[in-house]
Parts: sequence; C-alpha cells; structure tokens
Amino acid sequence: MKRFYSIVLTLATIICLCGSAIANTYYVATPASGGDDSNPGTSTTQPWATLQHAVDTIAPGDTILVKTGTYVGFRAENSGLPGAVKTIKAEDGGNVLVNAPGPFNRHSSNIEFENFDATVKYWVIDGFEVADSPKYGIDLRDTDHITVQNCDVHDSAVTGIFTAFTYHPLIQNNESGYNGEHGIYQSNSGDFPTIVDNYLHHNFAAGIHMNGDIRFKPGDGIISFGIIEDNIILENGLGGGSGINMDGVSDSIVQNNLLYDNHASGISLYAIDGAEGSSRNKVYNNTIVMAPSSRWCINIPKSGKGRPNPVGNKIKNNILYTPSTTKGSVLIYSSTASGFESDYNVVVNRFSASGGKRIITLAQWKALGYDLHSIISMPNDLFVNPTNDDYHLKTGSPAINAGTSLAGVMDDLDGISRPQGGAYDIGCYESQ
Ligand SMILES: [Ca+2]
Ligand SMILES: [Ca+2]
Repeated sequence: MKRFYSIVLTLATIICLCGSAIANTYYVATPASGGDDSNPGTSTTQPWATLQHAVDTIAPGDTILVKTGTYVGFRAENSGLPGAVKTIKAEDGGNVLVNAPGPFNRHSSNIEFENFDATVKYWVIDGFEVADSPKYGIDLRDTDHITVQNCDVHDSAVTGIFTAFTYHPLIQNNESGYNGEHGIYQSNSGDFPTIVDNYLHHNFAAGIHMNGDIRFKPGDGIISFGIIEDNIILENGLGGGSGINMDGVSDSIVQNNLLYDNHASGISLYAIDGAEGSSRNKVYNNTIVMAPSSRWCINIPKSGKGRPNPVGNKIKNNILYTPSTTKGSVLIYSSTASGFESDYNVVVNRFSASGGKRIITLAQWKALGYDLHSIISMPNDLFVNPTNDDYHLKTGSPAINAGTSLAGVMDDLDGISRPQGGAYDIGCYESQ
C-alpha cells in the first residue's frame, strides 16, 4: 500500500507541476482593436473578441486579460480548481465596461456564473465596470469559491452583485451603487460569505441584504459564518432595507463597517424569510450615523411567520447615532431576548425593549442590564468633520479608549491595528 500511495503522490505532484507550468494568459479586445474569436488569443496582437469565447476556452490556472473597451457579458458554466483558479480580469489600467447580458445568459444579468447540472467553482472576476443590467450586474448561483473584486457595478435594474446558494464567495473592494434594489445580495442559504472593503451607496433598498430563504431548497434556510467587515455604506434604503439587512443570518461577524445617511435602519437582525431570527452574531466596532427620518441604528425585532426569535447577538464598541426624536440606538423585541448583550457603545438616549412599542431612556435600558458602560455623545463631539462625512475620531472624542477589548477585532477600517493608546476605541476608526 505504501508504494501505491507514493505513486499516487508522485502522479499528483506531476499533475500539479504541469498545471502550474501550462497556466496561460489570454487576451480579449474589441473587434475594432483587432479582437477575433478565431485568433489564438495568446498574445496582445492576436486577441479574442468575446468574453464568452474566452471563459468557454481557458483551462484551470489560466488568466483572461481584457483590454479597454465596451463588451457584452458572459455566462460561465465551467470551473477552475483549488490552487488553479480561472481568472477574468481587466488589464492593468484598462477600462472595461460590460453593459449588457451575454448572448447565452439565462437570467438577463450582465455576468452569470451558473451551471444547471453542477456547482461552478474557483473563478475570479476582477476590475470590470458593470452597468445598466436589465436584472443583476453580476449573478452567482450554485457556486463555491468565486471571488468578485475591484468591480464597479451600477444602475442595475435590480441588484448590483447577486448570489444564490453561493458558498465561500469573496466579495471584496467593489463599488455597487445606484441599483434598483440592493448593492450586494447574498440570498438563499449559502454559507461562509466574506463581504469586505466594499463601497455601497445610493441603492434603492439595502446596502447589503442577506436572506436565508427557507422556502428555497436545498438548504437550511440560514446563512452561517459570514464576515461583513470594512464596508462603507451610505444613502441606501429610500425604498426600505437596512444598510446591512440580515434575515436568517447566524454565527456571523459584522465589524468595522461605516454606515451613514441610510434611510431605513442601520443593521437589522431578524427573520421574515430565514429559518431563524439572525442569532449569535457579533456586531463590533461599527459606526452608524443615521439619516433624518430613518429608523433604528440596530434593529432586532421579533421574527415573522412564527420563526424562532433572534438570540445570542452581541453589540459592542459601536457608535449608534440617529438625529431622530422618535427612533433610537437599539431596538430588541423583548427584555428577555436570550443571550443578548449590548455594551461599550456610544448611543443616544432612546432604546426599545418592546419592538418599538415603548421608547425608554438609557437609564431605563441600563436597568434591564444593557449598556452599563455606554455613553451618550453627539457627532460634533465625536468626529473630525461629520458635516462632510469624516467620521474619524477627533482629538478628545469621548469614544477614544472607551471600548472593551475584542480579540476578533485586530484593526480598524483604515487597517490601523487595535488597540492604540492602551485601549480599544468605539466605532470603526481607532485614533492614533
Ligand atoms: Ca446555510
Ligand atoms: Ca484607543
């Protein structure tokens, strides 16, 4: 048996070496710039013409570099491999615009990753502008380990970046704005989504919407083990939908996000379609400054449709400011919400432990055992320049060194390591 394993290992090594040795770069250019799908595609002087031909042709480990120009989109139905992902990327400094669905697309989205017979895996899409989609800008369904990065997705009829039954998506450093629904939407019950460093603005509904959707099978109706970190989220929600909207999302981390001028709620943990009210989430070191006439900074209502209520959520080191005189910093459905912890936040003097039926003061909220170390402060005392949306902490800000140590929060939205000055600051920025 030993000899058999050693042969298998040797073969595996040879295959891996060959895999890396034959990784190729291919090029795509518009027909006006010499693109032709009958070219070999292997040099900048003999590029292919269509994104569809490119994604249908390359092997695991290969990269497609797309030259400046305007293209129709594509539908990727094949997969890369672990350690040999397939990459489709705008060339360095290139301006690649994808402004319509590809000819084989099935959902009227500009770019689609899906195969009705198999999970599509191990792709990277990088650096595209994706505009004016009649449905979704970028659309991932039944996928695993797909990365969407450095894209600018805007003016989609529905959502900018959409996923369904998508596991381990890495959605990083994208802009998604002016879409008819959400900026980013993780739907159905795919787990391990990482949504980091995105700039999400002026979407009609949520900045980030996540929905466990128990109705849609297969799946457990819960999105688990998500990381929502370092996103800047503003001016969403005119049509309803929180800055970060979590319907059936559990055991996830929401930290170092900056949310301002959103028009519905800031962060909502709930269930309407998910299998359980969003539970056991860590909401740490976020800065939330709400628009006038908006809802709650943090909203944890009773579940709909008889689903289990949210339990075990922890709200720490957040700045939770609203100018509203009728809404406040934190709403929970009941003062007996199991395992709920809230503390070391900067707040306003309004809370609700009754799903909004009754507004109570910080003193009354503290009497329930919450926010015993939290403080009330105003934007002009906290921030460098809130009028011009600079939410870094000003010298002497009461948020400096007022937080609690949170081992999972290693740095801040700017990447500055925490803590500075001997203690954690409250909010998404750590003052140096
Ligand atoms: Ca799940
Ligand atoms: Ca500090």
